[in-house]
Amino acid sequence: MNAREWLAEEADAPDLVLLGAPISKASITPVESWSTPPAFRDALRRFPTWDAEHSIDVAALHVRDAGDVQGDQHDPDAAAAHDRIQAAVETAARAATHVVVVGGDNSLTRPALRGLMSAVPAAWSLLTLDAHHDCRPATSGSRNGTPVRELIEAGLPGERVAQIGIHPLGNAQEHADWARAQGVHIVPLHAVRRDGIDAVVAAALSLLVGRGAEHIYVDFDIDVIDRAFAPACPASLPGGMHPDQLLRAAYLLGADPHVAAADLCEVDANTDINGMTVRLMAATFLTFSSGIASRAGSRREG
Ligand SMILES: [Mn+2]
Repeated sequence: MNAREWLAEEADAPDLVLLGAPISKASITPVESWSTPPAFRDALRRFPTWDAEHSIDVAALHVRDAGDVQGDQHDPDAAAAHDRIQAAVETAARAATHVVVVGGDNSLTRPALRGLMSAVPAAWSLLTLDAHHDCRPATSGSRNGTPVRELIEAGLPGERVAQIGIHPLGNAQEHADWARAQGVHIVPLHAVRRDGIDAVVAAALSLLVGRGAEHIYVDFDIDVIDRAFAPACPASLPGGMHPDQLLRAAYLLGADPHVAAADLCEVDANTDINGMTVRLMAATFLTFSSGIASRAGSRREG
């Protein structure tokens, strides 16, 4: 069985629900990231469900593909699609312990996390793998550069936000200063290189849990990856993280019992080169799922 066939399982009682969010209107750079969810599903055909490194068959997890939320291509802006994403994620979170949203641009993170917060009232926390803080003020609406700021301004405590992979040339100083002033745990790229991905992920998780996090949402913004490996991300930069570091982080995060949901975003499949970026996105999802499947008691029999 390949991973695309696994995704088509349509489990009645899923461990994981996957949802596509084909949006692009909130992107600061004009993109066609609405094209990515179908390309992502297609890329899963290239992978088996067997994770040999961890001796885990991802197919042990029961999955339901809830399809794509209606996107924003025919809307003046992303606002209505954001509402649809929030409602669909809320429904998904009532059906399964784990929800993964495949974008679409990074503006989806705000409605997706808000949908989870509505379905599962708890102390939520946000961990991003992203070159950017996404702490721009939403003065011209909800964009792909604003979700972290909007979530914090709406009540998510800044000290329960961690950002791994912040690029030295990816952000305006005022946005970095704003994030720091909110108590956000910032792990720049040089710290990932110096300490290693295992150490920085473990430290971020223990810090968030120590600050009261009950459930953690992971935002995999693929532009955290070096542009040489992520050409389809409009905002990826040279000098970013390498795919092996992202995949290792995905496994460790999936394996952590506090991690309940994730998104994968900021890929424009229409600008990809030889499937490089979309396949990395698919591998990240599978490795994250492998981490979930590794948890004791999370795998169902049959
Ligand atoms: Mn981002």
